[in-house]
Amino acid sequence: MAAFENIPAIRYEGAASENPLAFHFYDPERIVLGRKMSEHLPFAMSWWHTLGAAGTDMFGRDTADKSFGAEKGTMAHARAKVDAGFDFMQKLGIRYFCFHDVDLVPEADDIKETNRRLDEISDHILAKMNETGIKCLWGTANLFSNPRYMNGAGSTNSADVYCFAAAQVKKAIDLTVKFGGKAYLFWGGREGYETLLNTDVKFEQENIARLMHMAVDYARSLGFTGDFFIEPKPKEPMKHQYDYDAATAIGFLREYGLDKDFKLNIEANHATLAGHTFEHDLRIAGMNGMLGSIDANQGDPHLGWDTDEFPFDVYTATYCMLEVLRAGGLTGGFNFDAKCRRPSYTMEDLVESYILGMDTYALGLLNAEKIIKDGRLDAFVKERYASFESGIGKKIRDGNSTLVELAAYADTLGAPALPGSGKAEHLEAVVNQILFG
Ligand code: XUL
Ligand code: CO
Repeated sequence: MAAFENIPAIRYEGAASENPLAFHFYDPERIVLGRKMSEHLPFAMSWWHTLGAAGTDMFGRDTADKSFGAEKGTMAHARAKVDAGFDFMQKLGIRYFCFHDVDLVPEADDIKETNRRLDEISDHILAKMNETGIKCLWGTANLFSNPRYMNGAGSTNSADVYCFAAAQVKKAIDLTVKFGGKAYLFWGGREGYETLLNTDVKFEQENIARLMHMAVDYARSLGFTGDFFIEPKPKEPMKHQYDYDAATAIGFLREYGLDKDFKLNIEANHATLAGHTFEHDLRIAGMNGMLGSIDANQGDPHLGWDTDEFPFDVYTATYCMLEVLRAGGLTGGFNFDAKCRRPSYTMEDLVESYILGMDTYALGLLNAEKIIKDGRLDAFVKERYASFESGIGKKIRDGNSTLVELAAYADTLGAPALPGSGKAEHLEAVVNQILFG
């Protein structure tokens, strides 16, 4: 029996419906701020978590059955995953998927054989894409699981491993182009280090940049016009990862002349691992014109690692959607880089998890719309900086002031008045009033 045979097509039934296999807030056709909800929220399925991850953790083996009726490690299994994945996306109305090369086929020892398998499976995937209209959001190469990448890929100390990584990137770009993918992504998996005692940080970063430049040149030579993404993450698996957060990644991209081709893919749980809120990293990316895409998940504040849970926190989704709307939307989409918790091992759990995530983002969008329409938060921020609208403040703002002039002005002030109250609590109360009033 096909894995999702008992799952009906998931439809919007509204908040009052008690049917767990229905959307309660995600109503794809509903118009929000002039666009359909489905246009604001291009959701994507992550191939690795959805069709691969089966609950193995550091202390125990799989709890979920992701064999999809075939023997794992075979091409029959790879094909069964494709069929299950497209069935799953169709039932949920998900229009995009994201993949790593080795999510699609079992990796062989010889890359020529792996690539042959990838050619075979990608023909099958392409046929399914044409049949269903489902598209590829982004592709990437897994440059972190195989032991050869113990010291990273672009950051490795081995030139042979570096070449192997280049070969994987080349093939993953070929696949992304074959699928008409919107973007090609680099998550810096193990691009980082454990100790300075054995590491030349500058050389490693230069080599990562060289790999990225070669990837851009190659993809552009194929006619690929999409974005490249960096997905920042501060640590795990490495102690120090080079793409620590949005600000660090942007600095890196500018330093090495990659900022015209790259944007950022911000993952909620990575931002929180960096000690930021999700919305902080979204703001930094957005205000620099580099908010490309989102890996939609959430961490657990009581656990210090990347738990990749399905997003449930409506406040965070609300602040996220405010940032996305302020940035003018995403060039990418919302990829559920998320997995069910280990004891939620049924296929129904998987479907309900996606419903939870999609409903959470729908609520976030609706709340963000309410906050924007209400206008009080925007008005408060504008007023907070009003002293820069006229007089000496305006001169500063226009870049027409000197330090000598400002010091002379300060001499006339005596003790300057305190800045106005930040009113954080008042604003939090306003948010609650808008959301629940
Ligand atoms: C790992 C992670 C990856 C990337 C793609 O933390 O987020 O799954 O999204 O390599
Ligand atoms: Co991710």
